[in-house]
Amino acid sequence: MSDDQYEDDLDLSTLSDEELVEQMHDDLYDGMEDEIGEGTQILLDRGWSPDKVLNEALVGGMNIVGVDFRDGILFVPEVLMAANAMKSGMTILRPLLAETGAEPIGKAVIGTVKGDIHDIGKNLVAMMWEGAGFEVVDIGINCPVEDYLAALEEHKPDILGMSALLTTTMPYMKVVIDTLQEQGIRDDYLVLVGGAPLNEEFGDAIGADAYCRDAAVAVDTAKQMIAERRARA
Ligand code: B1M
Repeated sequence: MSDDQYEDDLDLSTLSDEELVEQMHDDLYDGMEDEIGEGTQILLDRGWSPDKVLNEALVGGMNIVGVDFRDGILFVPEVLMAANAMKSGMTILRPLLAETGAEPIGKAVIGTVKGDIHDIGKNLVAMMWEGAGFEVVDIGINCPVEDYLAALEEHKPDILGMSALLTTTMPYMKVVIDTLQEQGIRDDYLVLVGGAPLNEEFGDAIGADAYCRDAAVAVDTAKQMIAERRARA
């Protein structure tokens, strides 16, 4: 029997909880949207709490994807497929999590800066953050400082994420950070920046809290900085 046939024939409902979670990690890795939705529903039907399904089946699987992406074993298309598969589980869990009041591990606003319409990397970061248990508000592309300020005011996130892919648009990140400074709200947020033409030196120079090389680093950095901030508080 071919692997494809095996996958087609595999009845997820016959697996034990442990086997099913392991299978879901594999299915996430392979970007199998329908199977992730089905597995999520099966675990819920078996009485798993939404946050247990989120953490053990989905976030656990995305952690494996994140590590292999960081290590150059998986590439962008595979990660986007995994992130999409994760979304099919999240679609089922999101309303339930809201109902049970399970706390996200943090909240982030993210957008691509004014003048820049590249959004693939930003979307990947948003999805990976979501996969790691953050609540993410994506304000889109070509965002002027006013849009960032309005989103910060409305959503009161822990993190502000900015993306830029052009050498001509990356300086706009400083405009946003300087405006936060002028308004006396800079230290209310962790400001994380990323995008292909940036580097750590640039992040330091504009006064960001951290430059994130890729989506996996963005997840690790966000988790670590939030934990440190909460420990200090
Ligand atoms: Co454009 N483009 N593009 N482009 N484009 C680049 C960036 C370019 C390097 C291509 C080149 O010339 N070699 C070049 C920039 C040169 C420069 O400034 N140094 C360029 C140019 C010049 C342009 C136009 C000006 C072309 C023109 O019209 N003459 C134009 C500008 C439009 C505008 O924005 N105003 C333009 C347009 C486009 C398309 C619309 C055709 C398309 C974008 C489609 C879209 O995004 N929906 C496009 C694309 C696809 C690219 C390339 C080929 C690929 C970018 C990409 O998606 N990479 C790019 C060349 C390249 O990078 N190889 C190029 C995959 C993505 C997953 O990686 O975005 O780096 P990346 O994101 C990574 C990390 O950087 C990081 O994590 C992500 C995941 O690991 N990261 C963050 C990103 N944002 C983060 C935010 C964070 C944290 C981490 O916040 C906390």
